[in-house]
Amino acid sequence: DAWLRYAALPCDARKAASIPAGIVALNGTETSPVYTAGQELHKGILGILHKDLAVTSTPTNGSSITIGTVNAFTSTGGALPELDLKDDGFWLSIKNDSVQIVGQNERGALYGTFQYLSMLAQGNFTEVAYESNPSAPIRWVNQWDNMDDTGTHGSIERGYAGPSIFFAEGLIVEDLTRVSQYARLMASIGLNGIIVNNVNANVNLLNSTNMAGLGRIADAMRPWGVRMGISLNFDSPRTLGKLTTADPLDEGVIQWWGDIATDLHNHVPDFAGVLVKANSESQPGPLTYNRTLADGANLFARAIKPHGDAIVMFRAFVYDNKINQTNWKADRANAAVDFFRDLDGKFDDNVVVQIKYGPIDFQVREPVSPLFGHLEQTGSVIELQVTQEYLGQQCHLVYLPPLWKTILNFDMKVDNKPSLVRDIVSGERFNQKLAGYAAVVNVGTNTSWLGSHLAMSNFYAYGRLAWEPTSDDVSILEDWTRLTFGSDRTIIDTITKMSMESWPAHENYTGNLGIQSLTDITGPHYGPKPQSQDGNGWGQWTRADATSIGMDRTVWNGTGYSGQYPPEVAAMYEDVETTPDDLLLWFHHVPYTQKLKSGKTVIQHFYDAHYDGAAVAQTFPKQWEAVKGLIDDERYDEVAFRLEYQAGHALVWRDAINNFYFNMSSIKDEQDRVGNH
Ligand code: GCW
Repeated sequence: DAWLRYAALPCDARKAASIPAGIVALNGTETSPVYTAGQELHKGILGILHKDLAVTSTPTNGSSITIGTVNAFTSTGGALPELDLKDDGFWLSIKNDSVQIVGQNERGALYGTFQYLSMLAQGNFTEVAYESNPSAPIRWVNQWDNMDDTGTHGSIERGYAGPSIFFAEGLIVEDLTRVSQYARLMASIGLNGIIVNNVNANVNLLNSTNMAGLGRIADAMRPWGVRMGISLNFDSPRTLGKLTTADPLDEGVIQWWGDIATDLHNHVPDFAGVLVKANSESQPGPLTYNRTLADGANLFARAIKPHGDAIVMFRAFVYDNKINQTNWKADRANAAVDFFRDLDGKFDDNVVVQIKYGPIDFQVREPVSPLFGHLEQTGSVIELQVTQEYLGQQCHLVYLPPLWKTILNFDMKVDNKPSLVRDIVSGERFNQKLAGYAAVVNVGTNTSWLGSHLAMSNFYAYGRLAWEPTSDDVSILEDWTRLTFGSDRTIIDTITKMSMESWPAHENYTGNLGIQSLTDITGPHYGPKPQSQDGNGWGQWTRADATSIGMDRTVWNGTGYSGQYPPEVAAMYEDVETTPDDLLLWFHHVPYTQKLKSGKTVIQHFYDAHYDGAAVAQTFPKQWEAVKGLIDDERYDEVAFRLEYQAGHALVWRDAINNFYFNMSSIKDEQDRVGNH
């Protein structure tokens, strides 16, 4: 149940609570989100307040909680104020004897219901009346689930919580209970779409058995207002369809995808769309046929166009993973803008470009992807990771909203006008209808969903921020904590303090000053391995040698990357003096003895930061002890185990990185902690 436990409030709070006497859900059909909302409200109130309210579908004169769409309210004579609701938005009015939950559509009514339940579960009985709209229309989850033709369970690429809840043995699983529970969690935080299979897509998802299976998945998620889409493999016409080509302009290929789209639509009438990873990391794509990426995206856009409002999410994660480090100007970070800049305006109107938040790959610190400043005629979707691929894989506590907010609040200053990333991905800045958010979540069959209880705050916060990116990261965390562990002040303070310390600490003991996550980048992306960064084709380089470190990404002497930003931002990053310390080595190649704004040298900062970060992680197990006895032993012990592990692993990180750079630079630590021990 994650944060939807509906644990009973303390006895006196329950007794004092006054809520209406019944529930009216203004929709009769059992698969509709409004019907779901009625059932959920019944369940929640039973759990939280021990009150068993009847649910009906027709308005009564008595005191009630009424849920429905604007249309349903007005057609049954309900009085509403003047509302300005967007798709999925809701109006929530709470008074002692009457609660109105009004959605612009059915989904909105369900979201309003979850909001009301969240208040009740936190013991909040305030009278309110307000409307709430999502910041952006696209608020999706991506799962990187494999179908695994031979194994018994679908594995998950970069998933750390067991096998897939969707796939096993190359098929869609029979029992989709867990899938519908997942949709419930998504709905409770305002998420409205999901891509169920890995972007490194298996063509067999499109065979006839699996098409029917996709229909079942969509049926399981629909009552929760979650629409389903899939990742496509560009080569499917060849590998599955036995055509001789997958050329996006070939008539046979166009026809083949058209038939697939019709078939999909027949099984999933409200199909959400397709996600495409093309010409990236050995995946096939249009460039193979000398066609543009836009030709590739439009192929799918046209195939799905006749069937409703499905969209194409075309990933900007296109780069060459065999680049040559001996070339000082080679730079993977340049790839997205190089590939996509000239394609703006060439995509059909049902295509959006899905862009990872930084130009490389979900690192502990990256500048914002400059591509967000280049797509004025194409909707942008920001891709985040809830799954902690580079950030400790859920074995480390890292609360991510502070990182996400740093990105979302960044001002790109396009055309010298305020251009916050959050306003670009809401569609507002460039006036786009389609824009928004996607996060790789990768839940698995583990009963905690992500393998770690505390990691779930990231999933919860992702939905909350996609709905309202200006929300405060601490209050989101406090809501989540109250819903997950209860309202005791010690619990809230403990989890808040550890969580808010966790990203800075992780950055300190893994990779600082913008050098990236110094992990094993050619292997599992786990644990320290600074020596793996350089000397390979992946382009996540540090260019560290005996005297200096960092990527020179300046225009005047480096890879030219800083010039991909709008002029004001470009000027800031071009100059070593105005580049913030936390991105210094991202943009500049400097001696280890270079002085930072803090007055420390780069190398001394490395040593100190690794000691500081590891020292913070050392405090986590002790901090957690404060909640012993205040929460159930099972979750207490599971969290304690992971925090203890993190504390130890932070030491491993500290020493591995510090010794590596000590050996490389031969510069002594001023405090004499590093080397010779
Ligand atoms: O960073 C890489 C990940 C791959 C992933 C890829 C992508 C799904 O390590 O596992 O593949 O990014 O985002 O496509």
